[in-house]
Amino acid sequence: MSNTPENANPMLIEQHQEALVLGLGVTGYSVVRFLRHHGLAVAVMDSRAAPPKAAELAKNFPEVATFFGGFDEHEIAQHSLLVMSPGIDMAAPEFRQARQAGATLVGDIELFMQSNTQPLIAITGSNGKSTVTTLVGLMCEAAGLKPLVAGNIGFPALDALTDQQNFDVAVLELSSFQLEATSSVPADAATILNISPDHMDRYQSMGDYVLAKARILRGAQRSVLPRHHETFEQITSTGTTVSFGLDEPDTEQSFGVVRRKSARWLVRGDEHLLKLRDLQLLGLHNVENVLAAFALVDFLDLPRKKLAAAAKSFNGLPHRMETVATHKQINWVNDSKATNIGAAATALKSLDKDVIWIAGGQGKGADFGDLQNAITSRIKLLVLFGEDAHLMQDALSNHVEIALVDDMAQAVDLAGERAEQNSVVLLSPACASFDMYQSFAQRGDHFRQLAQAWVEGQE
Ligand code: UMA
Ligand code: ADP
Repeated sequence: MSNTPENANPMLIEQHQEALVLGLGVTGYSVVRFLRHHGLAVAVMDSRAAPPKAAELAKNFPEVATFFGGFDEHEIAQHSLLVMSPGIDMAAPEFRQARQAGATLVGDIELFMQSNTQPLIAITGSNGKSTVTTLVGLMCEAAGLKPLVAGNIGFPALDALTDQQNFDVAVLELSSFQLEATSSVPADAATILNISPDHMDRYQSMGDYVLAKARILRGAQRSVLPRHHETFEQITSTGTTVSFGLDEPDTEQSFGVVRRKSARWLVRGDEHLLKLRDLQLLGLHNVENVLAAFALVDFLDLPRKKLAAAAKSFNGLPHRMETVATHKQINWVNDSKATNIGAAATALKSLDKDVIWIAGGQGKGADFGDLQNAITSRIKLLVLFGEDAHLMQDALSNHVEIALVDDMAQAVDLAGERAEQNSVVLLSPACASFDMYQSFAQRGDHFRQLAQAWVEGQE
């Protein structure tokens, strides 16, 4: 890809006296803190007129020059180091020009890698990143280590360095946007959990998206990858490769599932780790997630019993297939974090009951026709709202009954009226939330609140 930081130097903070920070969300602010801590002069630019961290910056760093309300090409040209926030497209002309003129463009994760001295576990994928990142952190803790769990999961990684936090191992969730702005990832173990289309509004092709994800394997000592996935056969990685999958492992070091007597076991080679039925997490995709987590911590050589205990007691994160209300054997399930079609398809496939499916929002350029394969006769109604509801309707109206509504409240009312005993009302939007909510979490909380109110109204 042309917009990558090939010219990134080692220890940028020692080679530059000043930098321009692009974006003033949580990432941009963490970058300012880090660079100021290391004595660099800093200016900040954000295309928004009032970026989220403006007030905090003015209070704590009044010396920092700010340029809000647009990207000023003339100002950009004054700087030799540009530190990009993940929400900004580095391929935009003003940044391409800056690179051509000799500027170095990197993201916060590159700066983190250059200063971090602890072992590193790096996690990406289209879905399952936060689940695996959290579980890896819990496994490390159960085994007596102090992990740093940060990155795309919501905590900017650089804050830990600026605040001089003590940690034994860094566990970073990395998005394709963060990886684009990173030259290589010197991870002890790195994974791409899976790949399905996402962020197609930012990438020109699926190939570009895969290339961005594949950057996580550059420099990794151990690559943890799914077995039998043709996309991964085309990806080259450095170091050793350890595979995980739902079938029998193909080597002593790889991870899989075997049947022994009446039970299915998660295994490493022929070593039994835990019984599948002892997991609280639901769905086979979560079995893959647990196997990947075991594979990622393998190099640390931690007591396997402690790791298994952590996996067994983990019951998942909010907004991922989370049951938020139950009434008359109708389960209301919040899967608001399903912000792409791959995650929504996984949700639909993992349910073995009749479903009223609520979806819609910002489609990010996805081809909703890809969801046709996930639609079975068990989906009784698809309730749609949000910016790209009509695109989903166009793609799926020949496959399922569809109702268009204005908002979540109407969706919940209609789903409640139509759901029959022993079924599921599922919010799994296949879309981002930003047309109507600040985040997937706010959307999921709204669904939870309305579902619980609906149930109370019936009692
Ligand atoms: N923005 C502008 N103009 C700017 C800068 C940003 O319009 O000048 C917009 C972006 O297009 C985006 C929003 O502001 O819509 C936030 O962008 P940001 O780069 O300021 O983001 P941060 O607040 O720093 O949060 C980022 C990640 N956000 C994105 O990648 C968009 C967070 O992941 C992450 O938790 C945080 O850093 C800490 O590492 C969120 C996310 O949605 C949860 N990630 C995507 C995903 O998971 O699919 C990649
Ligand atoms: P991410 O951080 O990559 O968005 P999460 O763990 O937050 O991943 O889960 C996001 C969505 O993807 C949820 O709807 C969840 O049910 C689904 N999901 C989780 N793991 C997988 C997986 N391995 N394959 C497909 N979908 C998954």
